[in-house]
Amino acid sequence: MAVKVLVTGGFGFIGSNFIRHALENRPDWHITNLDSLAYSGNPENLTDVLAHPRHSVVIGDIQDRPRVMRLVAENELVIHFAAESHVDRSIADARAFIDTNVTGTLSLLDSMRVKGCGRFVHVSTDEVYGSLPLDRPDLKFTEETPIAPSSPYSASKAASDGLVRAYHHTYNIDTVTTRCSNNFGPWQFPEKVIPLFITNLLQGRKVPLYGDGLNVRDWLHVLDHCEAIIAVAERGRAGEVYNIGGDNECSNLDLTHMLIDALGADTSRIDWVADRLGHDRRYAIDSSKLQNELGWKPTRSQWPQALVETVNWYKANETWWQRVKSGDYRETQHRMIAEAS
Ligand code: NAD
Ligand code: TDX
Repeated sequence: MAVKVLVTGGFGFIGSNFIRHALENRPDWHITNLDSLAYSGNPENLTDVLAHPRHSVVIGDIQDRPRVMRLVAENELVIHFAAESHVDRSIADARAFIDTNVTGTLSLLDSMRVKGCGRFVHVSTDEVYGSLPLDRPDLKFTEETPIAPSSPYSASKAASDGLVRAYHHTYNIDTVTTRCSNNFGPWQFPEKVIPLFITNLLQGRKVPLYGDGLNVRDWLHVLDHCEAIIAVAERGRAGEVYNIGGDNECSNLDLTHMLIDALGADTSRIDWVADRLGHDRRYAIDSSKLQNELGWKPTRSQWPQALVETVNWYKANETWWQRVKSGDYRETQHRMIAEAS
């Protein structure tokens, strides 16, 4: 029996890795990919499976209620990735973050309410918990940690998490929320630190390291994230939140040194720049609930190997990221939008 799955944001970094992984590993899944092709939505992320018989594409905005209503009614599982996802952009202007992350999520939830059945998997972030101190390595975010977002991005994600919780509580919608740490891997838009630094180094440019470089992130390979989402979608308990993390804390300075070493560069390539406003100091995730309840474990996130493999992917896929950095990928976006209208 076919399982009909609506994926939102399937042309982004995590969504595209998820679709490819699910097509390979869930032969009964028929995936509809709803994506508006915002700046980070790149059809070239999925060139190899664009014509796959179990993958269909709808170019559209999650705020388009009539369209979302139809699509939600046609599918039994919704996996919601679509978002404005970059903290620095939210600091420059938060409006698109409220539109997509809050109003867009509300549009999906209202469609779920009208439809009255099926499961809604809400892909959220550890950033909703705020920041941990550097001098308390014993502290990690659990699902009970109070919500305390500190950037406009994380505030918009926290608002969407609150709506998901409220719609489960009020209307008994079958929701599950995941909160994941920083992802790395192939097809990540080169505004995020790892692909930005790798591609800058490959281009002979400097890498802009914020502040003192001592901020810590907990890095998880994107395919470990995808497997966690499938486990939660299939076996997670309704109304629950599951943290997802790699147990892989690293300071930005150590990360920068690892990338410089992997690419045979030297530390003169570090450009020490002003700190990000409101920069969260440390993220660290306790994912024992997910591990104990659903048996998930990260298997691809081990550093330094996993980071070196990612560096090698960007070396081998220069055409892909050169087209993103030059803006040429926009031609493919425009062609696909024109074909859809
Ligand atoms: P991304 O920016 O690479 O992709 C976002 C996708 O959403 C793009 O394809 C874009 O076109 C689409 N989109 C944006 N606005 C839309 C709209 N209004 N309607 C339809 N589609 C729209 O983001 P990502 O890094 O792949 O993140 C995916 C999800 O995972 C987000 O919800 C993010 O908050 C969450 N998350 C990301 C990370 C990470 O490290 N990247 C970690 C934890 C959680
Ligand atoms: O140029 C840079 N220089 C730098 O020092 C950039 C872009 C980032 N940084 C630092 C800031 C952070 O401490 O690197 C760290 C990682 O930055 P980002 O890649 O922008 O990720 P972050 O802000 O941690 O958020 C990411 O993880 C959680 C994703 O972008 C979010 O979508 C996700 O929810």
